[in-house]
Amino acid sequence: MPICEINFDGIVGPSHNYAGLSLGNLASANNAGDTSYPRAAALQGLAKMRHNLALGLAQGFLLPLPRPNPVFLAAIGADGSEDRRLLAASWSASSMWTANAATVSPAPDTRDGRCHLSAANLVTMPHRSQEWPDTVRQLRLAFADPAHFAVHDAVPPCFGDEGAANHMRMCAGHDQPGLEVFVYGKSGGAFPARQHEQASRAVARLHGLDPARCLFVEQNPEAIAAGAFHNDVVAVANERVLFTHEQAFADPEGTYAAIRAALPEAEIVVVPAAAVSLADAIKSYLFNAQLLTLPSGGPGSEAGAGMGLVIPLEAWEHPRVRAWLDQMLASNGPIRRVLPVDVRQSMANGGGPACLRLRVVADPATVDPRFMLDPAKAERIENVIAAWWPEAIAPDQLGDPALADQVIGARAALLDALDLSELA
Ligand code: SUG
Repeated sequence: MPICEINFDGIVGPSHNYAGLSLGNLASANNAGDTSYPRAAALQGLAKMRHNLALGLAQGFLLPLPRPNPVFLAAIGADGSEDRRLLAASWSASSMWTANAATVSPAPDTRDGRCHLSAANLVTMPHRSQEWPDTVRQLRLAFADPAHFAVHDAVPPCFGDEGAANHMRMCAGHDQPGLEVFVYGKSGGAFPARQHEQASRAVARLHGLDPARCLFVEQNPEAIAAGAFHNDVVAVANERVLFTHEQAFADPEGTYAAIRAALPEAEIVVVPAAAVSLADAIKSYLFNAQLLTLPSGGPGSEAGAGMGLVIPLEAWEHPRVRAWLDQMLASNGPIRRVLPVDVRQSMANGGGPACLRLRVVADPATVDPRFMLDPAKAERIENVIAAWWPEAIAPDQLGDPALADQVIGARAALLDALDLSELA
């Protein structure tokens, strides 16, 4: 089978909760203290995967990490006297947002012709900094074939790296050499800049990318200050199309010119602030969308169907965003369909459809099949979620031993159902 884009969604873990741990992520802060619904959250995520599978797209998944995390608790010497936020960190289900799991450079872009993945260290947020050792273990299992993949440890923790959320790949077709656009932030504002330029540059070198086909672009500090803690909250790219808010980059015109110089066929769809303000973009998560090439003649699409934009319901229901989308659809541009999905439980922690997936361009036959979704496996996963995932978690329940047993048992049941006990 030829190489194609595979979306690996994070299955929402059984400890999903709203502890308000992410400074600069407005949804996480605004919903802190609310009761979460892990079972509903996981089913919403699964429904999104099924939705994309039904479009005829390749779909994979990654598993929730061990929570409460015994390694993290041991490392901080937890004895019950620790700060409540650290206890909550050990329970965080944040690995569901697999756009932050790693940065991926597909085979056509790399010197050795293999697909390279670098786990992201996520050091800026304590609750996320514990993810990468377990993530890399999982990536090494899913992408174990050394003829096709190279999986790297995270870059040193002195350089913050948040993975694919700050990385865009543009190309004429997924199987063609790409232009890799790395977006970094500069610290100094009220909210942290999570992606450091030197982390991006290290990843590009480790992946063996051609410097002439890499761009390092500064994120607009105003976007970070407005709550765009990752670039994928204000821009998304797919093949030759960049869909971006006008205020995403520090130097928008320079960025567009550099993209066009490297990829003459690039089409840049800019949403002006006059139509959708930065605040509306961040509240609705319009840009945290999956911009997908719809398979020609595949189920649910017409021949040569172009691109579809999988957006959160919040964007579809937002009057100014909806008006802009209606206008875009009428304009005959490259994005032919808008496909709203309900991921409200994830959205309430600042994770939209794009946060929930890691894109890997590869031949699906080279991936460990246990990580690939099909309808029968989706049903198996659904049954485990329905049987095991807690219905609701109030933040003051974190630390409760009976709940911990349920969360640990739920993950074990899922590993068992998927024949992935190596990850126990
Ligand atoms: O890192 N939320 C995540 C959301 C990540 C979204 N990912 C992308 N934009 N790609 C974060 O801020 C909330 C956790 C809490 O508050 O409990 C959280 O980690």
